[in-house]
Amino acid sequence: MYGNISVVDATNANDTLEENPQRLAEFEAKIERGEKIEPTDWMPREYRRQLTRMIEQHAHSEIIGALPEGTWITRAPGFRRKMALLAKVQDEVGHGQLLYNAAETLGKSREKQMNDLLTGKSKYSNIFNYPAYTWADTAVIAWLVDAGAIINQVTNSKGSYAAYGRALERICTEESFHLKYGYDNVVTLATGTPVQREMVQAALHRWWKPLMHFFGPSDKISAHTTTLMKWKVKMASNDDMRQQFLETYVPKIWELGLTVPDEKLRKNEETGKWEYTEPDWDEFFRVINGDGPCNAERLAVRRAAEDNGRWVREALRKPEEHYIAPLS
Ligand code: FAQ
Repeated sequence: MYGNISVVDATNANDTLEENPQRLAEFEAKIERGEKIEPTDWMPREYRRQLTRMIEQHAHSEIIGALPEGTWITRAPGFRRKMALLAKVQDEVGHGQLLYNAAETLGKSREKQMNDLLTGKSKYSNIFNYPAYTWADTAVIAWLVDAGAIINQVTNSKGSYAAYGRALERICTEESFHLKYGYDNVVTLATGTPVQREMVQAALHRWWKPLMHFFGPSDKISAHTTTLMKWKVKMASNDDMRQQFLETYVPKIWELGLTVPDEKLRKNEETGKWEYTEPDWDEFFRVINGDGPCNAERLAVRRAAEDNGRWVREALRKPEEHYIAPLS
């Protein structure tokens, strides 16, 4: 045992030793030197467990995250915006695919991951449990949720697990297109008619709280940060990423003449840190544990997709039973 961490893992043939402090020391030295861990390398059970949890949660967030914007594809204002939104939503689902593959390299099958999402055992990002009432909500999601995702994912992509890093590099390239698309939409609304401006301002107010929650609970109460930073799975703490987001995007929001619903928000020039009202972490935990405004709706859509796609998966598994002869 390492502290209360077991270093044996039955899912990898390499992890055959009950306890192996020497292997653990070698593993940690490798990480310390900045080398990457590949799927076939030995790794402590807790490293595997934590990475699986994080990557799987990320994968679920991508496919659930496609839903709030996805409902706007049919109502997008104009053909060009519809095409861009369609491409974005497709990208997000594709990110899910890459991430499920990355989690599979750690020994958890796609079926098990999907099952844990649908039964509520696995989490996904808090932010996708809120409704997108207007077109402006999709603009704010594409700009600021993608901005937050990029900050988090560029940071994570430098982490120690190679398969996750490789997936994230590709994902971040696509997310930066999404961010530009979102910013373009926000600027259009913010510089448009009074009604459009009002619409984007209202959307920003709606999304601010979930955005502050998005980077995870404050470092004081974050459960996993210390372990994950030691193993370079996380390369920055939740509060550091939140600060990075505020530093980059609050000036841009203010530049557009928009406001956020936090009277305490200001940069302390002495410390160089942003000060803000502490987010309501009770609400955050309620939402991620299933009691947000849209949790039931989001999971119901995923369950329907799972049911409707079952015949396709079965046909792929047993093509001979589903073969339909061509019409003569
Ligand atoms: N939502 O100890 P920590 C996207 C949970 S992708 C839900 O601080 P950790 C793309 C955490 O699991 C967005 N749950 O956790 C897109 C833990 O619960 P547990 C997703 C959260 O792991 C854009 C508990 O709270 N990105 O947006 C959240 O060290 C637009 C304690 O927290 C990723 O998943 C949360 N926000 O740090 C798609 C990136 N935060 O398991 C469509 C990978 C925390 O003990 C449209 N993940 N929890 O029961 C990470 O980087 C990390 O997992 C953090 C959390 C930073 C999210």
